[in-house]
Amino acid sequence: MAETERARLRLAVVGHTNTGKTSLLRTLTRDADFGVVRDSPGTTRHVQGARLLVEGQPAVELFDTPGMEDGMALLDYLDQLAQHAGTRLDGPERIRRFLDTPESQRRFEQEARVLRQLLDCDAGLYVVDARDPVLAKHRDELAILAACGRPLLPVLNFVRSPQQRCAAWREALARLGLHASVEFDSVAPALDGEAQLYDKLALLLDGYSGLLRTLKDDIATQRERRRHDALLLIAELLVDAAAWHLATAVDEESLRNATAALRDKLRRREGRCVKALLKLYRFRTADFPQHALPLEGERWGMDLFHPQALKSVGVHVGKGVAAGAMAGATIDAFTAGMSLGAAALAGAAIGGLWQGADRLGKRLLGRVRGYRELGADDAVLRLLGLRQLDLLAALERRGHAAQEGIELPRDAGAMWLDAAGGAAAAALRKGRLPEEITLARSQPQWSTLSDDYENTPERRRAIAALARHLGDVPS
Ligand SMILES: Nc1nc2c(ncn2[C@@H]2O[C@H](COP(=O)(O)OP(=O)(O)OP(=O)(O)O)[C@@H](O)[C@H]2O)c(=O)[nH]1
Ligand SMILES: [Mg+2]
Repeated sequence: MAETERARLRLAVVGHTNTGKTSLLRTLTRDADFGVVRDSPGTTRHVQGARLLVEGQPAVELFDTPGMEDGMALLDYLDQLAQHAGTRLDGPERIRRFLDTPESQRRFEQEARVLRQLLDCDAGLYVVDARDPVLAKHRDELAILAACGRPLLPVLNFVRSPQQRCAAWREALARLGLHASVEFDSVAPALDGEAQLYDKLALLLDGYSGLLRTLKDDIATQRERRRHDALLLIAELLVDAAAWHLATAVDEESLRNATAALRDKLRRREGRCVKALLKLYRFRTADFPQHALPLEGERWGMDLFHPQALKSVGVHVGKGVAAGAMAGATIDAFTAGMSLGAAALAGAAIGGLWQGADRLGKRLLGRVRGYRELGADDAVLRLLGLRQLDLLAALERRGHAAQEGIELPRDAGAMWLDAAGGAAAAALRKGRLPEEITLARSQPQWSTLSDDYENTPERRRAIAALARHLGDVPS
């Protein structure tokens, strides 16, 4: 379909002013930059469209419209027009007649824009602030919108507010002949919120039910794909962090310097993962203010090595200065992950028989000469994994209309475990680390942070297995 062609299904998003029409569009299109959202009436002044694509083709076009402000006066005016017409007019004829009057360019300019758009669409989504009491102005505005002769689906917004009056709204809507409605909170939509909305719409628009089903399936596929890609990003972070090592002498000052370098590197690496996850879910860095990028030193809340953060994975950092300065790093028992063959090789290297500049040989020679390898300790790896899973849970539940920053729980992993659960995630918190992480510890070349990084098939396999593991949620 060419860019200029009309999408197959056109929907006007209409309703009283300040009810969240622009917000609904942001969430349905996953575009946080769509239009202007503000907590004041009369924010949107013009009609603006956005397309939903299915397989790269425009399938549905949604139009944001200005809010209706003076439905009561307009209904009076329409009644006057009808009296003067001399003949009985049906709803759409009355509306068209109104649109030809000069008043539609003056006093009722905003309302005229809404009605013109609704007449030009296949149906309307009538957005309701479910916290509002049902008033005469709402009934009048609905009577005018209904006169356009287009199916209307009421969308009850702000349903998570304790002040919501969904029951009163449903009753009032039924009295006006609107028996189907859907609850949809654009700031924190239910995971199946879009599916419910398109299902209800399909009931009203029989001719489009196939298209709406395809759209719904496409949204579900995209969601699966995003989660899969997100888990791969998290698994890669963990492999990178577990595999990376730093050679250091073992005196206190060297260890302290090496720990500082390790922390810096891991913080940056975590930052990259955060950025990639936000991008994958089409959120901005500013949506996650807890995580300042670029990192500005040790900020409470998101610093990976803060004693409070480590405490949430069961690590109690000692009081001493040295303990604080070195928490999070560990001298690796490198040989533990070594195979028999490698151990034989090591023997050769130590004996001076090994001439090659083999990576393994060099590392072992370093050990013999009093150098050790510093790596991230288990607690840091657990924290990294749990926090990224928490972030993923938050992103999956966030609407693109949300204005407040994402906040992660101090109790690392709590959000993910609550939302998705899963044995591997629970084990990350307390239990044996997944074997892919243990394996990565003995494979420094698997880390993108190391100079001799190599993206081997084994590395890719370990990342894919770890991602599967992490996403293995109970059904
Ligand atoms: N908590 C919460 N706030 C919402 C929700 N939807 C909208 N808001 C807030 O409500 C206010 C109005 O939202 P808009 O999307 O600008 O409303 P609108 O209907 O487009 O307003 P006009 O263009 O002025 O008619 C903003 O402060 C939004 O952040 C929701 O589902 N939950
Ligand atoms: Mg608006």
